Amino acid sequence: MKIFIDGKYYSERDAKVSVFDHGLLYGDGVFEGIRAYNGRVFKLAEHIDRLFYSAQAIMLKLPMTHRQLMDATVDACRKNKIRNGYIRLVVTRGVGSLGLSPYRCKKPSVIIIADQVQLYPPALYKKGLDIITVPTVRNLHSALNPAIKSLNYLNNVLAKIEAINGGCEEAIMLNSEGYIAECTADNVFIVKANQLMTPPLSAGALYGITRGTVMDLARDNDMEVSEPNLTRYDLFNADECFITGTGAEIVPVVKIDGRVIKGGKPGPVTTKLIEQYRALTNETGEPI
Ligand code: PXG
Repeated sequence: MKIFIDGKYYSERDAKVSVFDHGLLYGDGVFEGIRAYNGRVFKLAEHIDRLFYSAQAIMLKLPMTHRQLMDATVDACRKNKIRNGYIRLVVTRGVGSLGLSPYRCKKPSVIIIADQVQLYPPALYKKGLDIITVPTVRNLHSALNPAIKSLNYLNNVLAKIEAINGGCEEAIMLNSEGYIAECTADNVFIVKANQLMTPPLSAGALYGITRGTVMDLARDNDMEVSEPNLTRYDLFNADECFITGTGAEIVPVVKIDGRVIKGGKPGPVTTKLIEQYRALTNETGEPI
């Protein structure tokens, strides 16, 4: 594997960052997780847009333009002969001194890792996932806005630990008001009376690229799509539930906190959206 760091490629052994990089010292930086399907990078422009928004929110000036980042991402896939894979774009604050001030960091570092993708077992998409809500609440907007895809993922990591300790792969995180926010690396949706609902960004959801794609697909299917505040009660009593993310794509959820959702099987809306999403990933994207 060849890894891009600040304009050069390094072998896996030599791809290293300084211990003085504030990405390591303080989690000061931003990232994106992107997928390549069938020789194309899916929703690349949207991911780079979000990277710029995250960077703007933490006052980090990206050392590359939108176009340069797109080209570098595609090039990293090409160099690694990735046609189907996972791309991690990381921008750290860069090397500084021992002290919080980012103003001591000379230049942000851009890292691009294009690798094979670790897929969820295919059976899961047929059988559905069992998930639980966890005690760790989603970050407050006023503390660390959950819209920022920063290198500070401890909030999510703690929730993930709680999910695994509870025997589940994913966790539903509530916000400090008790409303559903999202999962540790996925957004959450429900279907009720043929309407599609997902928590609003104001509830602590990430502006998920998969989330947006699924909302568009549902609207194309003439479904009503809304973003109300949702409670655990709403999830327990949903007709269908599923989670979305770049890695997971669309995974049906059949049990939440021990409550079986409807028939305990992936529902028709979820199944149709999975098919439509698969078609889209195989047909669109930035050519590698
Ligand atoms: N919420 C959070 C907190 C996320 O980190 C999503 C929702 C889904 O967003 P997208 O844009 O992917 O539909 C994410 C995405 C990983 C990994 O390594 C995490 C994400 C994406 C890819 C890989 O666990 N987070």
